[in-house]
Amino acid sequence: MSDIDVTDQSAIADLEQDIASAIMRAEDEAGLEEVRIAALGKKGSVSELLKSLGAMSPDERKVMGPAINGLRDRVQGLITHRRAALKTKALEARLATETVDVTLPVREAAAETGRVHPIAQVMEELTAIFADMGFSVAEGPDIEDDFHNFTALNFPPGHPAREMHDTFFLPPGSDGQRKVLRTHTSPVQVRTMQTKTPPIRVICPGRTYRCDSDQTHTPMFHQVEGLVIDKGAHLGHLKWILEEFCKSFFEVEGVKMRFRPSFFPFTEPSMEVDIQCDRSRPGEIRFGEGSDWLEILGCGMVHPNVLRNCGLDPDEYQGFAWGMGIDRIAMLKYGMSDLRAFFEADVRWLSHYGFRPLDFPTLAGGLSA
Ligand code: 2NL
Repeated sequence: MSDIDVTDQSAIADLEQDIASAIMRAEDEAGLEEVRIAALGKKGSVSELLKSLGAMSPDERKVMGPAINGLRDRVQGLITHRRAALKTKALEARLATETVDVTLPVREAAAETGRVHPIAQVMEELTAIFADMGFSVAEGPDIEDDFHNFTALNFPPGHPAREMHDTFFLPPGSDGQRKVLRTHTSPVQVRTMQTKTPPIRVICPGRTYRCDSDQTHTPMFHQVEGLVIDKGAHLGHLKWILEEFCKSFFEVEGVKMRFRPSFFPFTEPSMEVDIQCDRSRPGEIRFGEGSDWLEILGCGMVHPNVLRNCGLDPDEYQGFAWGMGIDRIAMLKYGMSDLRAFFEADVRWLSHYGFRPLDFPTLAGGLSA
């Protein structure tokens, strides 16, 4: 710019000529942008001229002001025009080269390629079976307080399950209380007893946490528990419910069950339940036949202390409860051998073991059709 005499109108005309030809030479929008910056950018040739107006005498400015402003407006107009032309040119080039092959097969819809995780599938199956028997589903928080996870369930102070070994504790809150990641889904049943009036028939499926990790344990796992509270609920009802469940879930006509005495703080009496199976073929388990036994759940009559802790009068109400591991029964039903693969989020594993999303499990249509 220094060689332009700002009071010389012909110098301005020359500059306009230069810029106009640079605009016309720009072959794409990026090139045009460079020209724009060189002319109208902060340090551009036209901008410098505009700045020089400030140092002029009023007489000079009267002539040069309109000349330079006019230059800026014309340059801006040329650029806008050229940009539109370049855009059209680029679009025409794309249309000329890009083609759509309408004979290609359509891509599969997400609902066709996506898969439902076996745990989610088994939860749906369980829910369908128990819903058919009149149970509703209850859910609760994964982070629990000591009362709902332990105290209400008749865990004596100093019970080993409360200790660091099994339970994930959160840092103490402002009240000094340490919350826990629930170690079972029983706190959901506690909350149900606290808020609902019997008769109660609920199942509580969900995530549970224990500080344990090996071939058969993951720190996060899944449980489903069931609870029935009524004036006359007894072990005969429990046995029928569990037998119907096993037949439906494992899709067999009949299955022998074995109830062995056991201990849980929250039930009395307590039992562990085995189901009949055949493990004589390597790598395969068949339920409802053979002479082998497999433990699948724990159960019992709800302890009177638990009823009392949840606000129910044990002289008026009684009930039974059970609990089982979802991951384990999913492995048994669908033949997965390694529990850890469940939570590694490997799409190859999921596409092999997963379920088609629109195949809802129903009792009429076949649970795992
Ligand atoms: C097991 C055993 C069980 C329960 C869970 C329960 C819940 C309430 C009251 C009484 Cl609120 N009982 N739940 C009862 C017996 C056994 O689970 O081995 N689970 C994997």
